[in-house]
Amino acid sequence: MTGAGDSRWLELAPAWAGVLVVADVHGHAERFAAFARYARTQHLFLVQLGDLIDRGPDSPGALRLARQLREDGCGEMLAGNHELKLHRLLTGRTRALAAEHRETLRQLAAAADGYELEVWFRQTFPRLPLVLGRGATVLVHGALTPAMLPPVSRLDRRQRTLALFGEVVGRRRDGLPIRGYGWLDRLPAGLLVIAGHDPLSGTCLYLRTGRGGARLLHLDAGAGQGGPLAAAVLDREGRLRTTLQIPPDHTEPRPCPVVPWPDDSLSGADGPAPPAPAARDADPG
Ligand SMILES: [Mn+2]
Repeated sequence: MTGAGDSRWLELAPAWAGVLVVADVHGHAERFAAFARYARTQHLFLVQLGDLIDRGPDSPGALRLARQLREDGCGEMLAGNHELKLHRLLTGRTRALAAEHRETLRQLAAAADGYELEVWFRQTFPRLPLVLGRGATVLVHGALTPAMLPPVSRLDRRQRTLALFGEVVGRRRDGLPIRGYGWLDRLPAGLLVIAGHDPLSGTCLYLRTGRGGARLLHLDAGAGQGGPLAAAVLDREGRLRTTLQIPPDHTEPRPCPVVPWPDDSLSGADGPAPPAPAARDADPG
């Protein structure tokens, strides 16, 4: 279970061998379910990194499984910006609908338990963690500062925006907003951040090192853009043990390599573009 607070420690009952961190699922419920089966056989607590929904064929299925995992005490989900958007739509705080949100609402309306899932989600979203720590590893959808490291009961508005949307540089490359990673430079050596949101990784996962020595594993391999769905295995102390992915049209996790981010010295936004991992659409993370 994960207790309370926007930024909290992940507590693991003795039966768990470790943690399986699953990246931005984006409605690919079948591959999410494959990772849930893997987690069960390996006795791993499953943490989904946010952006569970939108873009894929089965957002209700992804919500249903995340709910089941939480209620069984076998998993937790972090809030992502797509969850924030759904919550705002379902609570009448916005009516701005992009095609991907309209499609998710259509899928929910068509699901037999769609209304039940909506009620559950409306109640659950405000209680989701934004930052989850275990040992020297910290999980967040977008980005964080030292002040956001657990435990923090209530993140302020700016901190919540950073956690959900990452650092926005205000420029675009190939139609996608460029994210900044200067925040990584301010985090302490020895810390490993696992974040999603920015689909920089693909068939291999990028590991960035900040100027202060903290590292960042980019776990979003682009499932929402037609790429693989990736996951990371942590041991009980939160140390990174292995990384896995399930390519599109596959059903079983396979090992995938971690490689250094190619432009560490330039710290992110101004560096050359990385090798394109997958076809991308023009929508922000
Ligand atoms: Mn996102």
